[in-house]
Amino acid sequence: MRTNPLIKPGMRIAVIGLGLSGRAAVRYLSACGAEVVVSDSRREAEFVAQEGGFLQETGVAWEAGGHSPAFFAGVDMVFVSPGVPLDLPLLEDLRRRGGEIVGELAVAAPVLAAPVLAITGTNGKTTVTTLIGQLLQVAGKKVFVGGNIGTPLFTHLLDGAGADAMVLEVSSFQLDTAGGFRPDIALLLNITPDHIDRHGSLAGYSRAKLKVFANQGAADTAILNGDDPFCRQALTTITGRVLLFGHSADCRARIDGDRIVVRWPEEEIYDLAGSRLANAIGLMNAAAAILAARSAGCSPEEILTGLLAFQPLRHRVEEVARIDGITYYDDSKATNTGAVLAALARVKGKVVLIAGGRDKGEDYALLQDGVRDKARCVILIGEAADQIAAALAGAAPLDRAATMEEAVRLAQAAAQPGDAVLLSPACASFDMFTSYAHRGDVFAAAVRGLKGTAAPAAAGGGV
Ligand code: UMA
Repeated sequence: MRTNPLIKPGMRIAVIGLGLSGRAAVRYLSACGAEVVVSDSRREAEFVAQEGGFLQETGVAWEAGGHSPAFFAGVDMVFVSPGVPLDLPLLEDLRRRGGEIVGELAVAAPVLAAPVLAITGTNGKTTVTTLIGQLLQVAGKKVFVGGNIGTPLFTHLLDGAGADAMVLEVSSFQLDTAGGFRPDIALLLNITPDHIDRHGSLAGYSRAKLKVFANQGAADTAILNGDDPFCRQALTTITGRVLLFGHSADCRARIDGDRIVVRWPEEEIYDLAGSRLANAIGLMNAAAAILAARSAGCSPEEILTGLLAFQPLRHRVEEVARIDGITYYDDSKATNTGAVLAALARVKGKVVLIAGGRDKGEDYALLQDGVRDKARCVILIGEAADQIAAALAGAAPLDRAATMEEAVRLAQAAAQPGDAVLLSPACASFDMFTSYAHRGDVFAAAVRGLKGTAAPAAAGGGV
């Protein structure tokens, strides 16, 4: 493991939040020689029941049930997990007193040896991160794929396996505490409203996203969505070499039907007709990934091979069944209005939309036009049902369901042959489910439990 200049042996570091990131941070910071203590908001009994093994194994001092100023006395640095709000009174007080508050990207920044590709944006991050990882692997590179997608960066640093490239999905939460993080290749896929409860406004959310470019120099590459007005506006603030993807003539990767035309500087054609990426969203994701893989040294042949082999990830407009002429789609990953609008545009025919869950500060009125155009009706679930109902009044008939099973039964009753039933919630899942994946699985199970005559779903799902 490389010596980290930010972590001096004997330093006392408090880790806030003992989830995936926090556990990896405890291990990494301890391995660097720091004295690590842990503070978590979970109730003590729950915390001990869930983390007892880890606490015993690592021997760290801890507090649970909140973050008390006394516990942080004498601490040299505070590591915050991505999900911990930065406006906690404790953190505001520490900041006022000049305390150092860091996240994983800031701590890892000085020891990242291999080229780093960082992918952010409101929607498509996980797909593009996975896709770029696969393209680099086709080109024979040893790749670490991690970050917000699941495996913490610290886990990779700890295992010491090394890599030819690091492909990191980075969230706005992680970028907020990214310090000197400087990716060689940074991608901003799009910005539409999300996580407003945390960032306060779209402007605050966009500022966090743009931090992915903040430390780049002239030798670095910035890849942005040329169709997205926010990305266009951001161009003046970027110092790296800019490459755009999208539909306009100035895009280095330009979408033309099912083909992507790249100027590198000679023209390269990537024909994706017949592939799983040959749809509006897939082509944008592919165009971004091509520019990243080309910048990282992959050949056009390697890239095309990887693109044609790509299989979409689950819970993203995933076709789960066709019953009595109605197609059922699981788009549980759509946790913001931008993703729901994209799904509504993508699915053919009239749609019975199932939406709702835990609110993240979304403006659901943004769904009005899409719902008016495409929805036969909307079935609302979860904590945000009243808020969504108020925002969509008059746009389409609305109904309520207490459970996913009831929502699916009501949707079947409302849909007509040729329609789609689309679970695309515009909300987080945690009010009723453990994750978006759990929500999607419960939806799919309820659909499979419906009475009716099933026809085979499209191979591999997805439109
Ligand atoms: N906690 C506190 N105090 C608080 C809030 C939370 O102590 O005020 C504690 C909780 O009790 C819990 C821990 O913090 O023990 C959870 O930390 P966390 O929410 O940061 O979650 P992790 O398990 O560390 O997972 C994080 C990312 N989670 C979030 O950003 C919310 C994961 O992204 C990521 O995969 C993981 O690190 C590894 O990098 C998930 C996510 O939902 C998938 N991301 C958001 C998104 O994609 O929209 C940003």
